[in-house]
Amino acid sequence: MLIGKKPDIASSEITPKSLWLDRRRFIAGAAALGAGLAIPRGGANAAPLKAMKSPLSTQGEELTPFKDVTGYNNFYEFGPDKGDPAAYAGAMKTRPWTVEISGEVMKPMTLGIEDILKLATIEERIYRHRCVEAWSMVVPWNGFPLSALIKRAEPTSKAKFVEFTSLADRETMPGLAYSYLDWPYREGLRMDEAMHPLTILAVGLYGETLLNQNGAPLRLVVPWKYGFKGAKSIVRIRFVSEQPATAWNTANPREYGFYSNVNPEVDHPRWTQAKERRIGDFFRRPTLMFNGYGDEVASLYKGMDLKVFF
Ligand SMILES: Nc1nc2c(c(=O)[nH]1)N[C@H]1C(S)=C(S)[C@@H](COP(=O)(O)O)O[C@H]1N2
Ligand SMILES: [Mo]
Repeated sequence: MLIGKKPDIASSEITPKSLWLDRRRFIAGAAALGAGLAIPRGGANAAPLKAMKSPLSTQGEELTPFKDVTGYNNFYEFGPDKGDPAAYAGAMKTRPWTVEISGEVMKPMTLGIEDILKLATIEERIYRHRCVEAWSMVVPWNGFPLSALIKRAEPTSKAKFVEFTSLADRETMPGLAYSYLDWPYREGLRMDEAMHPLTILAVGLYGETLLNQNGAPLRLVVPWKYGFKGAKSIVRIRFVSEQPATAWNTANPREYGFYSNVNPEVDHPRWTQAKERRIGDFFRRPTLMFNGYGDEVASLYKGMDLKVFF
């Protein structure tokens, strides 16, 4: 029950800051209730989000339950286990939040998350979500095309790639003490991939703002690529002329390429990518080329040897 978990006497003067923040969230939740809105499923730290259904959604596949999408995660900043993000990411502070837009652009800027939410109409995009570890989900994301933000920044002709950088906060992210990745988490896309209409910045899922474990307040989603391309909790988007270094490729270039397109014909050195286990299923199913988005994206890679550019 919501109220039972909250301190009932708390003010900024007499309580530690963490309790005070909790209290503020509780007040926000109570205000939402007063306005006649439903209590978010995610609890007091999620808020309902309006989103228009998009024709670009994947059709006819069963959605992965909310509890799995928000309870079985990869977010190494909070630890290596699938339950670590849900257990520990609550400590991450997602307000205030700004994103630096820099590099090869006419209009470098720093945007607050509130301004980012106003950049474009928020859509619901149901996408297959395929992790490089050969499991998959179907997630109803809420977000908007990355292209909307890119157009606003007016990239120069030198901008050939986009680099995404995640938050790295030692105070709230216990995983940063370990060196399995070179922090901060970084990812990258070629400019045409970044501009593709399927590429979105997600701010919510299941009609609520993202929970921290899913990359609040803003994360990348590129549905034809392995999940690790989808950098979470982004603080910087930089336009560059050369292919940027990425966290996984730097950690292990033999196992994780820059492109990371879902490809059943190119195995990971330690396991097959021909099949995947949809979370909740018992049997594995065949993995689809480009995660099933080939009609939309195969042309981006025409003439490229995808065994070399994996
Ligand atoms: N900053 C950051 N982003 C990240 C990761 C991470 O460890 N840190 N993990 C990636 C991996 S491997 C996957 S599969 C997806 C998982 O997203 P989800 O937990 O919302 O399903 O996030 C990606 N984004
Ligand atoms: Mo992943």
